[in-house]
Amino acid sequence: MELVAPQAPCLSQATLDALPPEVARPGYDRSALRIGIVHLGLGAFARAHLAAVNDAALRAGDLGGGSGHDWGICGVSLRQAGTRDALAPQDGLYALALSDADEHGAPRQRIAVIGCLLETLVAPEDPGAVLARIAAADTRIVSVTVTEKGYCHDPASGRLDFTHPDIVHDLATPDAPRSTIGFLVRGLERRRASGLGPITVMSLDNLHANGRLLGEMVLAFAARVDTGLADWIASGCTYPCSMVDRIVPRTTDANRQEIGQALGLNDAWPVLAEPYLEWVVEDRFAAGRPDWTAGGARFVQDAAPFESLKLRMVNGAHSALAYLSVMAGWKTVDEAMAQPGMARYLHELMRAEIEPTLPALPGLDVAQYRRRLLQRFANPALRHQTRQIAMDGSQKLPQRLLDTVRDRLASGSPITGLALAVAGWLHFLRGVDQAGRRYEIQDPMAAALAARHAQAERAAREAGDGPAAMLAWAGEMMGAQAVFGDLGRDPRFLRAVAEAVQSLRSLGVAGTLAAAYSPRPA
Ligand code: CS2
Repeated sequence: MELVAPQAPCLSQATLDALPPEVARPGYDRSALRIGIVHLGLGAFARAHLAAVNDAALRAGDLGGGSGHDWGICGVSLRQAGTRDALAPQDGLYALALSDADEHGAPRQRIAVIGCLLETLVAPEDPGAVLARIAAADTRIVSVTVTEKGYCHDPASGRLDFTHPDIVHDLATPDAPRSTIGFLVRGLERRRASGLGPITVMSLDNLHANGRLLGEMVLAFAARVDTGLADWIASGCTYPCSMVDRIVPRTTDANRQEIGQALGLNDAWPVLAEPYLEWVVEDRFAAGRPDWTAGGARFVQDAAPFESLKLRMVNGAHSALAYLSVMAGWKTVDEAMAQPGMARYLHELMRAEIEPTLPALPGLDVAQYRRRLLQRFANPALRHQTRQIAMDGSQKLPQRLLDTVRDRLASGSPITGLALAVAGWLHFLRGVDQAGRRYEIQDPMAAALAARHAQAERAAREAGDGPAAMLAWAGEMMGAQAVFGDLGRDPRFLRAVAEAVQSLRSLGVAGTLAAAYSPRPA
């Protein structure tokens, strides 16, 4: 990785005063902070969302819920050492750059150095240290961003997958778990054994009823360990659900360069994100919480309507865009948004098919939300890779697109745009784009999906030409129970997806969008 200038000093506690005045920095006494939050999954998202909100609240000076010094963060990487290796020499400090463009397209950026990350652990190196941190007396919240697949659940049924290798391992290896669920249960087990109280376990992932799901996985695992432990967890710990929203692309070397230049210091792992941020979280905390409202969070009784809004609109549209774009060779979200037909497709998908399924949210102007979302996608500063969003489709589609399809079918409503999005994913699974370039399918179900794809191709050949062949193909692909559940057998859905795949094959992505979503001549 290439830094600003090898001789420039690194960002650290000792160099904070060298930052230019326009860069915000922690204005609070970091040395007085204790670790009250253990965060599992220290990726760019957590660093641009939870940590940023927590930091802003610390800067605002009053975190409520007892002492303002209780809410430092220990960040845990569950797989790789890269983040720790980058941030430990920087005393946990890193820059968060919020970037977009003004109405004339001129770039805008605000940078803040985030100070509330006090410790970074790498779970595979020292699982005992992670367990000890969860079981420490000062710990009051364990938060989680491990992406959809980190829950080790079956995406269609929502049950813990007891055949998952990490779960099998963690049931047999109490002192050295690998999975998020294993760490949580074994850490809570230690708290209970040392007479400490229950705490809050908080999911910040893009899953429907994320807190409830996480709680169910924890309890299912705990029940296999010790029913007394499961009872203790069930009666004392809480699992608030939340809706989280901020687009945070993977950091590139170009970001490192540019942000380092703005800092005048080398930052080995800054984070770039959009300025927009939403965090709506249920106010159910077992052992106190910071007042994150100062950092932009909202506490509510029930996050479910906000989750549906966000998962179906933001993530549903993102996934719809991503698969079609990878096939068409459009590398970034803003590039895709500039293609004729794409913005119109997403607009219509949301307006005509997704929005009618959303629960009522008093005060929400959904048309404005949609317009804003399309502007966020068009943000030229992010260079958000469509391949990144296209990862892990088997884990994402159920809550992003298929729940919406279910609601539409139940009310007998058209699903043309949704079917095109799902067809985009299935078509993408062939692993080669329209220009013949191969790409890897990054998905925990990749092997099973590849086998299914080969079978679908055979089924289509055997069915001959035309609509029958595409129906046979779609039937095979949508037989993936873990993703589709029973929905893959619905004849209306099958037909709509088969037609969309047929169009993608014969007209290509741009041709399909142009045929269905180009502006009508005046
Ligand atoms: C994206 C999300 O990568 C993806 O699948 O759809 O990470 C998205 O950027 C965030 O959920 C926005 O809040």
